[in-house]
Amino acid sequence: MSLHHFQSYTRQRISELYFRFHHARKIFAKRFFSLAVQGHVELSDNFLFDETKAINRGKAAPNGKYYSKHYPIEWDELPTEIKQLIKNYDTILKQFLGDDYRINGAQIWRNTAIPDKYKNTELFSQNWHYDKVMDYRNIQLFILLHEVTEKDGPFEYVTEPDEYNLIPEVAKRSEQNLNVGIKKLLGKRGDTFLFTTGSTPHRAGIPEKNRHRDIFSIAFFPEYTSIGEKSTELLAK
Ligand SMILES: O=C(O)CCC(=O)C(=O)O
Repeated sequence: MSLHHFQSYTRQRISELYFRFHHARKIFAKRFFSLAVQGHVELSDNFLFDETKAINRGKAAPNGKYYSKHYPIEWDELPTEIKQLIKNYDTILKQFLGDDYRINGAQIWRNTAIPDKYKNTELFSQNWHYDKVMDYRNIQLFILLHEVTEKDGPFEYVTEPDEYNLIPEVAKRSEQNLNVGIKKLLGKRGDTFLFTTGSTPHRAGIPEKNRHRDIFSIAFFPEYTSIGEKSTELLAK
């Protein structure tokens, strides 16, 4: 290598290291990264909430009743359209969670109307919160199982969260409303939503009287959590 080439190579390496270091520092500071990707999948008609399989979810109300019910779904039982959708998101999931991310907890749940007297009791995640599992790094894919309107208690999320700091009221799951922009997950059957459940504040809406909201969800975690199964193995099936 000539002296000229050596000098130019060194200059490039130093500036590359400088920019990589600043990029890494910014990513490190951004603990509460946010992702909210909407899409759609055509579901077969029989992929619906099955009341006969449902078990209690959340907390019992003072009357002993549960207002949310759910059941798990094994990977092998998932419709191929949903597996394909996850494969389509593989690159984005790797970017956020790392190459060896894991997949866990496919389930369907139904939230139903809560009597007025219990509306201020958190029965199924109606308070703003982060899904802190081992830490704040996890993502969920939601799929609406029927048309969801304002009346059906749609999922709600903060649209411009603070990606650098934890919002204390949200971390405490306090009942109070947030003074920030929010959006509701309204839409039709098959509408999908890939969302940073760990790091972006969200909550369940409460369906109006005689209404309910059915949703499918599957979660994604970094490899170090050991939660669920290896995506590389499941997606290769
Ligand atoms: O049911 C919903 O819409 C939200 C559920 C939720 O936020 C949770 O389970 O952590």
